[in-house]
Amino acid sequence: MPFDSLYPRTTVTRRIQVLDGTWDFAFDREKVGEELDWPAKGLVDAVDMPVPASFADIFTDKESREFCGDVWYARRIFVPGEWRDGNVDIRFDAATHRATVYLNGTELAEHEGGFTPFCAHANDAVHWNDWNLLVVKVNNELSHESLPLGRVKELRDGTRINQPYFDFFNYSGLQRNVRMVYTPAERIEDMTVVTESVIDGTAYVHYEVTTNGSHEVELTVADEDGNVVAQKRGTSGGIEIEDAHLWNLRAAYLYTFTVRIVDGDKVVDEYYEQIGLRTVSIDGRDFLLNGHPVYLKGFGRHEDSPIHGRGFDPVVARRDFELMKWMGCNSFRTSHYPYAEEELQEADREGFLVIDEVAAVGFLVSTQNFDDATKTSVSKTLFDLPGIEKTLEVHKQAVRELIERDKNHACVCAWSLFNEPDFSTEGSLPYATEIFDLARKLDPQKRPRSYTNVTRCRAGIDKCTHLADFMMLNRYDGWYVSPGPEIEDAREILIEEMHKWEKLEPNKPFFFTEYGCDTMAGVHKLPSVMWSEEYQVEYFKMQHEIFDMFEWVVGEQPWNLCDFQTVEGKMRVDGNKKGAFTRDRQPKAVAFLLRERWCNKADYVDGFDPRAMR
Ligand code: CKU
Repeated sequence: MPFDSLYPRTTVTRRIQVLDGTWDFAFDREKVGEELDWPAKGLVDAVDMPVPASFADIFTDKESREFCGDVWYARRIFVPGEWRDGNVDIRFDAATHRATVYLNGTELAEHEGGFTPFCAHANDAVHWNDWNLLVVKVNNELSHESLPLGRVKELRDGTRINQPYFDFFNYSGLQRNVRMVYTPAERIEDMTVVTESVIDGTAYVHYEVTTNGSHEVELTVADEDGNVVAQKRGTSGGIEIEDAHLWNLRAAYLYTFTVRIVDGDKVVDEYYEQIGLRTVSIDGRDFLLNGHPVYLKGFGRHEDSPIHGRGFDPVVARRDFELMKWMGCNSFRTSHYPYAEEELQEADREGFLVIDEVAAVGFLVSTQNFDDATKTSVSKTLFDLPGIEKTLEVHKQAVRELIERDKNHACVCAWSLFNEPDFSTEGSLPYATEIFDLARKLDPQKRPRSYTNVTRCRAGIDKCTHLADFMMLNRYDGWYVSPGPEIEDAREILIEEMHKWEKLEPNKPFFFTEYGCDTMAGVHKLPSVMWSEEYQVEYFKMQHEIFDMFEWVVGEQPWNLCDFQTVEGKMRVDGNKKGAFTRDRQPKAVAFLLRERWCNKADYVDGFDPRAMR
């Protein structure tokens, strides 16, 4: 639904009421919510719950933290009477992993997928100029039909727990902002902007606007000083911006594209977006931004912090950007799910390139998949299992919602359509082909597409590399493979593999999108041992020496910016410790190594320096 994807904004015609704050919350352990009519009557034995937040780390008992099933949220909202003439939508930026929304007992919407927004259209159930009961049922169960994938295990006493096939805690709930949005009856439903080319300083831009009415549409483009640089009438067309300020790496420039539905002098509806003019493309071994080859420096990250869990926290998000800037980063990957829209807006402003990942993680039937990922492949993969066509439908919808939401962001330079799928059997090919084709069809900017290749599908084993426009490698040689005293073997293993890739994919740029080793901050050892800060530094030096041997490696994004929470396990000490920073965002020794390397490594391979031109 295009309108659901439009980021909510207040304009001359639009209004927003923020619904963040304290909601009623209840676990539905006995599954009685519907029977007891919680949608109409409100929750029984509710406790307070902040929104946005993950619920798991708020409580002090394990049952609550590990809860698997339905949780309910409720609050009263006042809907102004003057909004009666237009649309009232309740916009959830994310409800993890699926939700049903009720207003005054009437079901308004259902949504699958925990990391993309949706709207519940409220008009038919509203009590105007009065208080209304808003109730949301959120379910967090994992299955082969959920993204990310996993399963539910029943313990002997009947308790059900989630078993993720992925290495991050299954945080859930209303983890992002919730807003009530008023829009006029006739409204802008979608807008799309594509920079088609830049020739001699002039940007050739195509725009398209969808409305639900028939009145005229006009577009105004203003530069950062508010000067109008282009104006156009019509729901679609081309515009030319002379002497365009292009959006460059770490040198962003954002124009404001304002769209209006007009009826004579009257503005029927108004919406705007901040647009960076730029092109992304691939030419042979180069990944190009505005025609210049870039070198990506950055991280695989997580939306994760103490107590908030995956709850969107603008303070943590800001800190993460400051850490990345301090390190000389120019990019990140939204491992392993679409991040909050505010993160992409900041990347637009900061001039960071983002590899935007759909929540397609866990395509390996394993609850220790970070370990099993390195083991030799089996004859049947998840893609060969019956029922996979249902996963495919969910996956397609997730790709649709991701691209609809993020298509206009200058920062989004590529789509990551899977994280570490087991593509070792031919059975994966039809599935992967459908996903790749769909992304190409839906993306108006036709951005490069890829997936992260897993160790078990090393060069020659993976059956789908030809689908990717560029390659992303996740490698742990020196950690999961040949670790500690065997690190020199690890070096050889990786170099040998790189020589194979050189022949197999001679015409694609490569990024390392994961490499890293678990490190306990404060553990020091001479000589180094695994888990010490010294070992992490040695491992990174070894990796970088290898990257520097191959000039077609044009990006490095270690795993991970910060330590983060995972399920409990024999290989996890209160979470994954591969961060360059601790979970509370303080540096380990390796952060200084990376800062030294990246601050001395240019953003552009050809020496182009847009910052010097300012
Ligand atoms: C990371 C299959 C494992 C790949 N990769 C995924 C990421 O989510 C994990 O956290 C490995 C790790 O640290 O093991």
